[in-house]
Amino acid sequence: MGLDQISYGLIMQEIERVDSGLRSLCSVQGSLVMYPIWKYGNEEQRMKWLPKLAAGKMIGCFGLTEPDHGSNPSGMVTTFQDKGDHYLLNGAKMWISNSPIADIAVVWAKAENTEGRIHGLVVERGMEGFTTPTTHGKLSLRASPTGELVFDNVKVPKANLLPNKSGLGAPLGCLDSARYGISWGTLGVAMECYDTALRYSKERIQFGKPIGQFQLTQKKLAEMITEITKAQLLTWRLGVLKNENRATTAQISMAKRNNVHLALTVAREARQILGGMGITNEYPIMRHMMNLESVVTYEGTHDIHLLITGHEVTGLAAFK
Ligand code: TGC
Ligand code: FAD
Repeated sequence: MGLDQISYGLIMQEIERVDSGLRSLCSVQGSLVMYPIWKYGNEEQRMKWLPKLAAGKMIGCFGLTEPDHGSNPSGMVTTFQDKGDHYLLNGAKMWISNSPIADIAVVWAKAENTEGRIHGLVVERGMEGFTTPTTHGKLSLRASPTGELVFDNVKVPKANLLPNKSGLGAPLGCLDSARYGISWGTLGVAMECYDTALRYSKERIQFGKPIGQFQLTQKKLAEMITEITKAQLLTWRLGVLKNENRATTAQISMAKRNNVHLALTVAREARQILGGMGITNEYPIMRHMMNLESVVTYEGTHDIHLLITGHEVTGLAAFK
């Protein structure tokens, strides 16, 4: 739509204020499916998939994580072989948002004939040997379906390989955009939890006074709004840098890590202000808190983002 990065961020903020699962849907569709097709695909691929994805007539998912390779995607074992007129894809992906409902999957796999270089392939529902079992029993992000992607000798047409970038940098480049969206989105969660607790503190009477009149409640609320304001400034500045194409991966990591942690802290404090009511689904706080346990893990865990920051400031990688 031609909007700038801060507008995009504000949209993510308001969507995640509703539910992180809804923002997940938008992050995956926009940053992780449409972005690689637009950036790494050719014109034919763009015309085939982007209009339907943009209109919401088609849902996509993004397959990077594998059962044995989460934080370390470069170890992936999903591979494809060149069979002349098609590629033969084998392997499995796990923890994939929207896999059970997706029409297409952008899948990252190693090419057997180019010494294991990673490429993106678009795999379409209905291709023989391609299944998407649902992951059951999630107590977090329940509004967002999660599943696997299983490839058993799937014949993928050569026209479905994204030709314009290969290597781990290709999927990681998509993550920059999605992690930026999470930075804004989790501010929406923090603001919703803070607002809920503030309203409740003025209405709930104990010891003859609104609980908001006690200094300990005010301490919680004052600290929440201070931290939210600091995070808004961090995120706004990142948006300015992104508009100027100057935001780095490490800066995005810092904001994702800081803001998810901030939202978790605010949610836990806000829940306490609601007392017993805080654990019910009459209020949104507990649902947000449970959702954030996924958000702090996906798109790079809290500790992986710390290591990305550590790498940036010392020049020394501590991942392995
Ligand atoms: P490393 O050697 O650091 O990098 C490999 C190559 O990639 C380049 N690169 C990037 N390029 C573009 N953008 C970035 N953000 C990049 N980060 C790195 C890098 O320059 C290098 O290029 P080249 O040309 O030299 O080969 O790679 P490493 O194997 O040491 O790994 C580094 C590490 C640990 C930071 C990385 O693997 C990582 O970020 N791990 C976390 C995994 C992760 O975030 N997975 C997310 C899965 S998708 C998901 O969770 C979606 S949830 C969606 C939802 O529901 O909202
Ligand atoms: P692991 O990598 O096994 O990590 C376990 C623990 O070990 C973590 O605390 C981690 O920080 C720590 N650890 C790992 N390596 C190190 C290290 N070097 N130093 C210190 N500590 C370390 N993936 C996709 O590809 N697409 C999706 O759409 C998607 N959606 C998801 C939706 C949900 C609800 C969830 C929960 C996950 C989703 N993921 C998706 C996967 C997500 O990106 C991974 O869960 C995440 O990258 C972590 O991988 P893992 O779960 O295998 O944990």
